[in-house]
Amino acid sequence: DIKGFVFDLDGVITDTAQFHTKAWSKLAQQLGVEWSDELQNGLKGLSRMDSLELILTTGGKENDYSATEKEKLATQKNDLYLQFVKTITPADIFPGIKEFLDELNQQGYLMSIASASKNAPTVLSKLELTDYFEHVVDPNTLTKGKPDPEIFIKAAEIIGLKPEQCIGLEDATAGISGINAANEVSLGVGSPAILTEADMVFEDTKEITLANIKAKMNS
Ligand code: B16
Ligand code: MG
Repeated sequence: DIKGFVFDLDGVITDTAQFHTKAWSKLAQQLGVEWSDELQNGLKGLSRMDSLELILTTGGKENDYSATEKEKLATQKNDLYLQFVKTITPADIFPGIKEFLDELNQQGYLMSIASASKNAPTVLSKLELTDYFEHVVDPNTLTKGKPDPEIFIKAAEIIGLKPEQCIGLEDATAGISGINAANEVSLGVGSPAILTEADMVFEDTKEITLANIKAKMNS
């Protein structure tokens, strides 16, 4: 039986994915790396350094920068990202998500955050959702990023559940792969054409309710 929900943050609870995209595409342009939908989708869910590596590799520039220079580039991206984060308010929670969290609380489901982002606590606080998520996996403790299942296994562990008792929500293909490899039920948020590996997909966050999830699980 399902007893808990493991949430990705960026692109599931709020549209910070758009801010990551803006900040990374600006850096890519500066580095002379061509931006594409494929690169944009591939970056979703990757850690900051893995994201930078993917951008550099895409442009054939993986050997052009020292570790120190890469750190600087990553910091530059994060500084710009944080400028966007400053503007976030509770009105930026995706439609229906707050209602869904309340429904989960009322029905006694456990929940945790499995976000690759080191900025997740800041974003949760801007959204005034900190009280909903007592349990957040610290990405600094991970040995491998998404698509590795580690973060999703830990997110189940911190709420005292086995992965099989959890549904994982993700907007990224790397995240869906991780949830599946962790043996959780994968719920994709976004386009079914992109999230082909997910057990179920919701294009609109308003549709994410316990009743709709149960209906999809039984179909
Ligand atoms: P930061 P998620 C991920 O968050 C984002 O999808 C990804 O674009 C970002 O690079 C990553 O967090 C790291 O974020 O630079 O803030 O540590 O989707 O796993 O919630
Ligand atoms: Mg995401």
